[in-house]
Amino acid sequence: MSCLTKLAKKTSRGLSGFAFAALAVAATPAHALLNLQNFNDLSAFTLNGVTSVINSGGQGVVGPNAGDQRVLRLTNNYGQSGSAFLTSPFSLASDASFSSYFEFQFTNQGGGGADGIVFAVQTVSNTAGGGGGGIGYEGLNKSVGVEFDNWNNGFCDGNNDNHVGINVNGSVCSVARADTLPDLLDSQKIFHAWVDYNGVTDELEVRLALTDTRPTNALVSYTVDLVSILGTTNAYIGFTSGTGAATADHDIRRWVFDGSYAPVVNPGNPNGTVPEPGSMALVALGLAGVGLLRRKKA
Ligand SMILES: [Ca+2]
Ligand SMILES: [Ca+2]
Ligand SMILES: [Ca+2]
Repeated sequence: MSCLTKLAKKTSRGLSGFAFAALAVAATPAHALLNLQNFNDLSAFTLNGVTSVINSGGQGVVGPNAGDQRVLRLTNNYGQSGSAFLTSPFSLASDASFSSYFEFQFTNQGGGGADGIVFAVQTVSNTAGGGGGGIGYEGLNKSVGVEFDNWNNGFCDGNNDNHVGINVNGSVCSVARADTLPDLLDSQKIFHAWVDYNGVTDELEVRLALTDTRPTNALVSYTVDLVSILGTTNAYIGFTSGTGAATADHDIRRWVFDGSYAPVVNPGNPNGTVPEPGSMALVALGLAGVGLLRRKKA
């Protein structure tokens, strides 16, 4: 099954979907959910720069850990720039809200490990920005990015080589930055990141953890009007990476993206558990029972 087919099949989402599925056959999805627990199928992506070479034949690379499935390896050697964006523009809700969760890992470092990755929301899909300290993002105009930067390029990096920053309009001089992370990005550990944008409050929040339990508090946040930055609510969503005189394998291991403000609290099963058709009636009965109980108590 292609990713696009999966996307189409997963447009109905959430616990409330149980009741809707039982009561109504065809419901118009309020928003779309992308749920990639691995990168075995890259057909939904446009791969740019070296990323298209690394993931040759439309297939990704098996991850570095025992039992790994395929990952999206953005860069893997010195002096590279690459990116992967969903080919189809993602229709953000009218207020441009979104929620994203992804798992990433940097391994096989050389020369000290660099330069990191950027989660980017932008308006042109077939683009990889500048390499090295540009992290494959520099020069992507009309964009908002969240960088996970493991190389100190000086003042704009706060003179540190382990930070998370929020970037705007293709500049890697972050408008907001967190310099204290759960661990070193170069630790080769698996990191879990959440990027949530609430288009009503214009608040962009980033969370980072070493497990897939979403932290209560944001690591770094920034108020930005995404619609005025992008000039559209049709955005290309994806990841960029760059390397220079130092390198690493920069892997995205899984990714959940929701085109509305719906923070991902269960990354392994963001849709909720879909019951078998036979048990659907039981679920509906159960919900009706809860309703009856509530009425009795009222
Ligand atoms: Ca480093
Ligand atoms: Ca840097
Ligand atoms: Ca930086």
